[in-house]
Amino acid sequence: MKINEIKLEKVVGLNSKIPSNNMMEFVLVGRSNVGKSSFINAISNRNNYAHTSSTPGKTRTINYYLVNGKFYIVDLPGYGYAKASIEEQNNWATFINKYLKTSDMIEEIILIVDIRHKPSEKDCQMFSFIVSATGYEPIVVATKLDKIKKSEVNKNIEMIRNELGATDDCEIIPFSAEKKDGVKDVLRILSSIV
Ligand SMILES: Nc1nc2c(ncn2[C@@H]2O[C@H](COP(=O)(O)OP(=O)(O)OP(=O)(O)O)[C@@H](O)[C@H]2O)c(=O)[nH]1
Ligand SMILES: [Mg+2]
Repeated sequence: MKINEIKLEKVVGLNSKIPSNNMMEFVLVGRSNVGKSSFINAISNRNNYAHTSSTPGKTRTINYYLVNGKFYIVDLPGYGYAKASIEEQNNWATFINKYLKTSDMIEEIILIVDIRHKPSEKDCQMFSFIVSATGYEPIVVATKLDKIKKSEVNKNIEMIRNELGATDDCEIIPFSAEKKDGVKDVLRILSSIV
């Protein structure tokens, strides 16, 4: 599959009603500044269509990107944004909770983590939360691959698997938005589902 067309179709605030869609949704979750918006740009081969920023907390709304007129990629605001107020962080958690429980169009959840580091406590909580809310492990994308040595890749992937408590079957895809590594693997998975 190639992404020929991507269109930001719906932008929803955290306090708004969750749209009920009639096409499947692939949902991106991950901490603020990990590279969710960059991931969207990389797989769709667009430059900064999904706005990225080196300042954490860039995406503050839920953005529904319609892909090839067939399915949505949903870009959620990142968690763990240090400058967000407690109230804002609670709103986020409440929203995710509500979203995962109400949307019946969620096909896959993609958890994005940083391949350089141990997943944070919030990443681990998110992983377990997804497993308990949906009964399935998310697909894990370990991004910023361009920032580590080739010799560290396997070790770091296993470190991420261990920390998250993911099974051996859980897909953990090394990825780089910068170098476009892993784009093919992601598109292969998406197309096998679509
Ligand atoms: N080197 C490198 N930098 C990356 C990669 N992916 C993202 N970045 C950088 O990381 C920063 C944050 O990326 P974003 O895509 O805006 O992150 P986000 O997860 O959407 O952030 P929020 O919207 O704040 O939740 C930007 O400066 C990106 O250029 C990657 O694969 N490699
Ligand atoms: Mg973003």
